[in-house]
Amino acid sequence: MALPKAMRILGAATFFVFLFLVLQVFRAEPGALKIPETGAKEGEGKKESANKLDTWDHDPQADPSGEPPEPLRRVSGNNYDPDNENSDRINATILSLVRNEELHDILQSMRDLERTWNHKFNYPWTFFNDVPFTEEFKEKTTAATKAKTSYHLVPKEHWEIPSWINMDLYHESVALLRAQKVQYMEKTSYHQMCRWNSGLFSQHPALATTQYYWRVEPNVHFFCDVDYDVFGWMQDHNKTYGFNINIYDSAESVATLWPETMKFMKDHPEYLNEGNALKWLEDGSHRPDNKKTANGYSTCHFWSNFEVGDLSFWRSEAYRDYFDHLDRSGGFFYERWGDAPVHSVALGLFEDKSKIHWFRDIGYQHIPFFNCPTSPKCTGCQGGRFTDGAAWLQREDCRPVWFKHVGMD
Ligand SMILES: Nc1nc2c(ncn2[C@@H]2O[C@H](COP(=O)(O)OP(=O)(O)O)[C@@H](O)[C@H]2O)c(=O)[nH]1
Ligand SMILES: *[C@@H]1O[C@H](CO)[C@@H](O)[C@H](O)[C@H]1NC(C)=O
Ligand SMILES: *[C@@H]1O[C@H](CO)[C@@H](O)[C@H](O)[C@H]1NC(C)=O
Ligand SMILES: [Mg+2]
Repeated sequence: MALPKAMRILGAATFFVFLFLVLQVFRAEPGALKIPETGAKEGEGKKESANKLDTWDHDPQADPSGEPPEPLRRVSGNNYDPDNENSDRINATILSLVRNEELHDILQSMRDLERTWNHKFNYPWTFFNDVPFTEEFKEKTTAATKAKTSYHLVPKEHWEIPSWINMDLYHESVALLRAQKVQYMEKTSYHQMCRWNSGLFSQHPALATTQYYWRVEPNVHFFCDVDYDVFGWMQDHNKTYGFNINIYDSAESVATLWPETMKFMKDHPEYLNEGNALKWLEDGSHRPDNKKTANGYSTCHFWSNFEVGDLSFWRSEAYRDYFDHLDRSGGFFYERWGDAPVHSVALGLFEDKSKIHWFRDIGYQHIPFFNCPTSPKCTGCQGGRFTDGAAWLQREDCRPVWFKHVGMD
């Protein structure tokens, strides 16, 4: 039966439109994770946060806010005195990987954290370096706190470029990604630092008897009085990880992190947590180009220069296997995987999202971004201001996506 020519043309056109749409659907989700059995559905059997944010019309930090929920452990009498052998301090330390040349900048960070929090609780400071600390560094940082300080060398085998890295390939990759403007790509020590912070700091012998840590970098600022034991709060509220700023990464620096992660998850579907934040990791709605370049990962990550965390997570079997897989793949050197995206992807997959906490009350700045609450406890930053840098930096903020999927708890 011969169809009229017009109908044949229409039929063919319809077919090609259909084909085009099918292709679009497949292209839209380049690295989408499909692990049906273990992937929990939103809201299933879990208490969902009542504090989710569907529409972002202003920074929630512009709204007045206070302390997180009770229980809160406070100073009373001498319970947190620095020399109290039976203090209420838990198994925790402030830690910093820092260079001797950054003495002045780490003293700035110490002054702020001591003034706003630690002069009350006196948690020890643990310093790490890939070369020995100078006497001046030790003296001046010891004088900056009443709490104990200790100084440790990073073991060579934790810092050196691993034997399986092909140095020719490394140099070629550096040239390639430099041309794509990946910041710090040419700085070998930056790659080493990111790798150490990703998977090796938790293995340092000096932390063997420590459970919680607060990571502090040189030249950061703290603005708000914090009057409860932050580590005690993590323990009492069963939290694994606390962040305060959430931003997008340079997608070129992590182009194969997601595909490599998907390979790992295919072999280890059992590590996917029922309460995972996969939807957050894959949400490219604000920055589709980032997700495309990063092959399925939005690049949204907890900004890890601030971290309050439970080391048990970084020492868990799931994370150790994952880190080893990533390390073997070479991406810390052939690309410039940051510890922030690596930590964030792992937390989003292996941890229950209710165990990740936004410390909205800890006013903080690491240039060029702020976390600044509107609270009488804060001075020196402007409530609700995210950056004081160029206007385009505003679009680096990905807290809206975290608040949409998880909430502001
Ligand atoms: N000891 C030591 N610390 C380093 C080295 N590279 C980076 N760091 C530390 O690692 C952290 C991140 O480095 P930073 O230069 O602040 O990177 P950025 O915040 O990403 O610009 C800081 O605490 C630095 O002091 C290094 O080669 N040796
Ligand atoms: C502190 O934590 C570490 C690691 O979780 C553990 O091995 C150690 O026994 C703990 N120490 C105390 C005093 O609780
Ligand atoms: C803390 O988390 C663990 C592991 O997810 C869970 O088994 C436990 O019941 C939680 N405890 C509290 C007090 O929420
Ligand atoms: Mg820094």
